[in-house]
Amino acid sequence: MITSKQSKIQNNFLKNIRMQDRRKFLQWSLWGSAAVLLNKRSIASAFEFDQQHFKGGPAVISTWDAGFEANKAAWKILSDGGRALDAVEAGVRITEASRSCCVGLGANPDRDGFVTLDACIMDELANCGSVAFLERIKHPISVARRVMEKTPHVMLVGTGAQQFAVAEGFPLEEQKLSPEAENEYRKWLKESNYKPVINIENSKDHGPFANTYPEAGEKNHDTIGMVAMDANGNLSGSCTTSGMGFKMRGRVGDSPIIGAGLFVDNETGACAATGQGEDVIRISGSHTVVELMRQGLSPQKACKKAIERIIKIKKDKAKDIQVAFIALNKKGDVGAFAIQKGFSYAVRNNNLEKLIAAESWF
Ligand code: SD4
Repeated sequence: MITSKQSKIQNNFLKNIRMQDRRKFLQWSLWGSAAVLLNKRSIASAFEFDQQHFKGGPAVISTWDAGFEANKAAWKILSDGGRALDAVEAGVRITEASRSCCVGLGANPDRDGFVTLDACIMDELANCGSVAFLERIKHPISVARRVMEKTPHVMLVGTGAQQFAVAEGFPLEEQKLSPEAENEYRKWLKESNYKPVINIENSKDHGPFANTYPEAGEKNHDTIGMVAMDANGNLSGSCTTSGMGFKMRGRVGDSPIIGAGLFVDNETGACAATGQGEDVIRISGSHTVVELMRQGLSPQKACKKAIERIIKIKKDKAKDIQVAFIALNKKGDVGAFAIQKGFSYAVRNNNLEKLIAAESWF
């Protein structure tokens, strides 16, 4: 049974999907026909997501529409018996390498005109690594992994992180904005108004952010958080972003913070967050979701409960922000929940490859 709220969300999601680039859209195997789009049962399954289809590993889930492509790279590794850690690194590298408003070096800069990147990674043994405020390095997720594997630390930031990356052989890229980011930055400078835009990640017009469809023709996207389980039942996760567009110089969000943007507990489950990082940090978001799963809640219910905490704290202001969580438990069940409608997440396992419109508070 679809409730009227769910049906409203579906309509909105469909409207959003229809606005998207048709060529790209047709490549999406499970969304590849208009018939599927118009088939209520198929769409309903996105809401009444039947966990039976997803039970058992390997499995991967990730945030926003871009997760669909990223999952493919992760799936190559997982379906071949590879390790979840390798899968979540390879998956989000796809997003880091493509042009976008919000991940990688082509993304929008801070208010001083510099792109600064945040990323973290965590494996089944609670090993974790993170970089924040990193400039001129194409793959922060891989630097985060090196921090995890080659240093006694969890987190490196700024010039120290960059120095480490270069010493590890990562090329130092040119200090240059992508044409889209340059354009958006110029526009932004006229008003210099900092206000994160809800669902900027999936909207057609990214407002003060880079265009959704840059000239290169690639679809835009936002922060990617990814969690996966491999054939051995081990969990890992990754998260990478340029953070909020036109942020204050030095601002770091939740994405590189273990427990906030990402958390993995191999006994219980894994979670990643997206949206306004300050409000994810406030409740140690991803850790909270995992602990709720440990108490017996399904991934879906755990994500919802964590969102409820933010709603309780933010009160009326909650309507102006977006935060979303995705989660995967040890059984291979998945779930997600957002404050606002419009958040989508991508799932992939042996039976399914799908983009799902998450349920939301509003
Ligand atoms: C941040 N959480 O820097 C990131 C941004 C994000 O969807 O996820 N946007 O706060």
